[in-house]
Amino acid sequence: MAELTPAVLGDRAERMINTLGSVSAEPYRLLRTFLSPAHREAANLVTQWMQDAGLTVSEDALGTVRGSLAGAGTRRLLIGSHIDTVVEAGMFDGPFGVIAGILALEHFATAGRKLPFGIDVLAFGDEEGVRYSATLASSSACAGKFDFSTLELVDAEGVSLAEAITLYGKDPADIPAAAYAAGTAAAYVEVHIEQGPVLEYRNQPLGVVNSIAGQTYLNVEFLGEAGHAGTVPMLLRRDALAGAAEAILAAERSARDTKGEVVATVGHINIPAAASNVIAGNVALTVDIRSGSDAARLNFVEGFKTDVRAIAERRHLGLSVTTTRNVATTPCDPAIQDGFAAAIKAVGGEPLKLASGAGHDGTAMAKLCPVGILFVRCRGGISHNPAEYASPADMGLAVAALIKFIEGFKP
Ligand code: HGY
Ligand code: MN
Ligand code: MN
Repeated sequence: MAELTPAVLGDRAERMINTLGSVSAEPYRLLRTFLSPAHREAANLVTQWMQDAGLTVSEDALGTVRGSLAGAGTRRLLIGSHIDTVVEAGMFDGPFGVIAGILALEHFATAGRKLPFGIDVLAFGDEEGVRYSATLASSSACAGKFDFSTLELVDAEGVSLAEAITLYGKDPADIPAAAYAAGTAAAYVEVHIEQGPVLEYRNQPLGVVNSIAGQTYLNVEFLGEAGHAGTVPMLLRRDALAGAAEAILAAERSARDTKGEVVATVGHINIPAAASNVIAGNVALTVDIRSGSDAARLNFVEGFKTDVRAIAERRHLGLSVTTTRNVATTPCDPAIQDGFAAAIKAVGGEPLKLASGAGHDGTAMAKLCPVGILFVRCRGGISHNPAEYASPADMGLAVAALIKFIEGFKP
């Protein structure tokens, strides 16, 4: 077997990324949503890879594929990431973390080395939250914190999460069995592309995450009066879409005014009765608000709610604002950060520390055990975009650093 140098590891990772990246619900863009046929196909592929790497493979009621390497003692190191994607996704966000875990465990399995702890590599299927409004369902189940009320959530076709689990061949009654017993998980670590420009700007292939940004998701609905685009005088309109447009710009302007402390994004707008010759009577938009400071985020949310109330009042629009997600900033464990810093140095890098603006399964797993993330440089910081790319050289260094981290890990 070829020595697992970073170059060899990187080439293997690239081939696996491309293979998994071809598993999609649609022919011309990458889309893999939770408990979909594409998720099933991806889970089958990952299962095969884990078996080929010499791991014992299992799957829980939410479709998380778990590849286990036996070790001494009862404690386990968990390594994971997600195999679901956003719409028109890149191939690296999520999958590289699973592939890095498999390649690292293969190194120990083929060496026949019995570590003083077991290791599981976990392929989660619900990090992006594209199909259901809740997210991190699969990692929450592993952490023993699954929110059973989300079973009633329905997707765009009206299929509830409970039905989707059953259609996937699982039983919602088995969800509790997915949880790790208290005290079993020594730590959860993830290897993930940075999805931002810092490592590339600092010319570093790898970095250590110190915290995962907190998130607030709002659903903002404006209620106006549908009308004929040709006959209603401008001054008599109650145009919900014009109100929504003001709200979108208010979010952007207020976030810019925080000088980087808070970011706000309206990525989805829904106009149920959209037509080019109709004044929109009903418009709903999602607002994604994030910050490394919980106080700054919550303060921003209150200010934005004041802004949209003023817009609605001035335009005589009805308004409803509901919070669909509120997640505090997740600190990464200092000992894990030190472990990754030592591993980066061991592979010739400079251990840069940086915050993650992106969310990760680590936020859910932090309810179970200490968590940490190793970042990998990605070209132009581009992500959630088919142009997403990490080089084989950087991916190989990341796997080599993960192996070093495992060798130095104390459960
Ligand atoms: O939105 C996020 O940060 C993650 O990609 N789900
Ligand atoms: Mn993502
Ligand atoms: Mn991700």
